[in-house]
Amino acid sequence: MTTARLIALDQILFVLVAAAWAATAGIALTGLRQPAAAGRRTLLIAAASCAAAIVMTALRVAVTAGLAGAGWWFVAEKVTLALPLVVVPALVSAAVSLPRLLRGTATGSTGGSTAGSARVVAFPLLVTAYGAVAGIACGVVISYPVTTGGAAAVLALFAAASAVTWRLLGPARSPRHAWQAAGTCVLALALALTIGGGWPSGHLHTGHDTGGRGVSVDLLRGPAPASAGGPAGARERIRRFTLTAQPATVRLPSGGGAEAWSFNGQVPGPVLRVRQGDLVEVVLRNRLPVQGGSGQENTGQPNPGQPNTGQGVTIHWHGYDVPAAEDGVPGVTQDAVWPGQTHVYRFRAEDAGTYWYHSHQNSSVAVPRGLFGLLVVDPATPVPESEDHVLALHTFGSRPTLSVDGAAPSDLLTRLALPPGARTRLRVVNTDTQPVVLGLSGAPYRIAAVDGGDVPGATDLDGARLHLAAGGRYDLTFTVPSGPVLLTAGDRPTLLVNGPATPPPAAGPVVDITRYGTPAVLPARFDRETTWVLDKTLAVSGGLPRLAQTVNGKAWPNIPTPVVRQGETVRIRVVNRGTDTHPMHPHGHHVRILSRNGVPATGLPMDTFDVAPGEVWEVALVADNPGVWMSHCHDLAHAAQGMEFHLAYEGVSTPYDMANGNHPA
Ligand SMILES: [Cu+2]
Repeated sequence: MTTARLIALDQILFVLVAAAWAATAGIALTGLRQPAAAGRRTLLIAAASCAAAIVMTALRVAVTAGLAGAGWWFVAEKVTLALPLVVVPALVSAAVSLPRLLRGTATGSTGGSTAGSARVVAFPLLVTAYGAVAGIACGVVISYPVTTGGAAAVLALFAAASAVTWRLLGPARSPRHAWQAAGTCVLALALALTIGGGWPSGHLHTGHDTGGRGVSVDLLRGPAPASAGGPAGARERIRRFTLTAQPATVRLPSGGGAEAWSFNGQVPGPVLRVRQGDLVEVVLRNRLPVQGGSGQENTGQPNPGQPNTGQGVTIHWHGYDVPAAEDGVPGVTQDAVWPGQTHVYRFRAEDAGTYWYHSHQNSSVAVPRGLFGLLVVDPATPVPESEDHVLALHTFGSRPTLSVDGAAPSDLLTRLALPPGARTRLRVVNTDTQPVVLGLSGAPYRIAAVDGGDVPGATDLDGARLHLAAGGRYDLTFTVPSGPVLLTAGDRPTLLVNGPATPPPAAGPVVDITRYGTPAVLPARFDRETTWVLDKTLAVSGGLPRLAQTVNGKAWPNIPTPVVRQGETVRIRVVNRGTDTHPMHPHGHHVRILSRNGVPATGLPMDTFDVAPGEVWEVALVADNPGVWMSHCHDLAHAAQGMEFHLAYEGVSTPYDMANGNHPA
């Protein structure tokens, strides 16, 4: 059974076990208070329920043992807390309660007074139920790593409930005694929470950035052009673009439409196509309405007295590893650009490949709404393909669309005529927040590039399908055959090359991208290691405890910042113990994939990698781009729910923070 299935089964069993023990206790208490004839029948049901609860508890132990095989991260709080809390009282119930219930089915009585029987028979059953419920709380409140504060809280509540129950089941006495016991336990809880800190969770030094010391990220800019004080005499080509954020309406061919935020009135924004070596200069102007904007209220908190009202904008160059100050993350590398303001980005386009750009202010709202576009850096020496097209997949509302070469998006089948025999490159960009399964049928094809980087030793695929992470890119190359070629996204035929006939959609196996291409020489030793355990748990986010998407049990902005030193090679282990897929996107770096679930990878560099439930990825990050970087899940709703944090270099600090309405997710 896969780890993901075990996680799901474990969650179901959690609830079933708690329900079974609670039901057993309730039925037993009823039976004890009934007259002998009725009592016998009820106690028989209780005994059967008890036996079922014991079996389910044993099953939970087995499932946890199975999960432990996938790694300690998946079971830490179960082994140390959740299981002992239910298994120990379950054993007592099996030894004490069950024999008495069975005796009761014969006699209608479990012996002794009713109160005495209740304590002896029902108390272990109820405590087992509390233990099972406390186990659920462990998963929701604690997750990984196990913190002393969280453990103390769960134990104190468990003890309080047990103590109160013991009193209430006893001979009729003043209920004051019960509440005294509960009060003592709650006091113990408060004490535990006060002194309970967290156990250290990794090998990395952590701290929130570098406390304002060191070089400001603001100084880590792209090169100035020669005419503006850059290197004299350089015959550089400067490519200047202006991107104006403004409202627009998207009209879909099927008849639907959407009010959008756009760059230059078009969605997607203009395709920025530059050549390797160019100095790229982009002026961002914000012309979105000062207030609201197309009926959508700004969710950032404007600072009174500043012009920062309405929808702020930035430009993040997704996958292009720019100098830190050009990375376009509000609150980390700049302040959000408010309506009426401008900001200039500059970087040298050294790395050929397929990238995209999008706003990073309120990104979970802004990107789905249209503030994105495509960036292609053509190699200095031309690619062998004579046909080169860039495709953006984007969902407006619930309608998936395709835009070819920056044209208006279509939610119907897009047709493209290409000369047979032409070498063709389709650059597919997933601008959505969910992964997509692509299929190309009608011609054998190769994945020539992943996330902008060429794949060494790319082999022909025929009918195979591809899993493309949210934010990820694949360059697919093929020779145009005499017949048609079909690209599908999900189950949807989206691009037809040379119809009118439509070939059957690709239905082959999904390629394991971590095993594609020629294996690279990967780092053998690492200067630092860090582990990011992803989950959905109760955590403080935005000042309030809420169900959040967490990293090591914490949500933004409380996730400690991993700090690295320039030049180091860092091994990052990403563990997904939740039930959602997380496309992890560390800014400013491509990471090399070392392994997935312990299976060695070919080491492709990626900037967005999909960690599915139950998966463990190991990636290598070479710290070669100093800065303070955002690192987050590119399911942007997850980022907004807490799954984002910084990765900082020693000696680099940021003057920006979450004031001034900055709101990256
Ligand atoms: Cu996520």
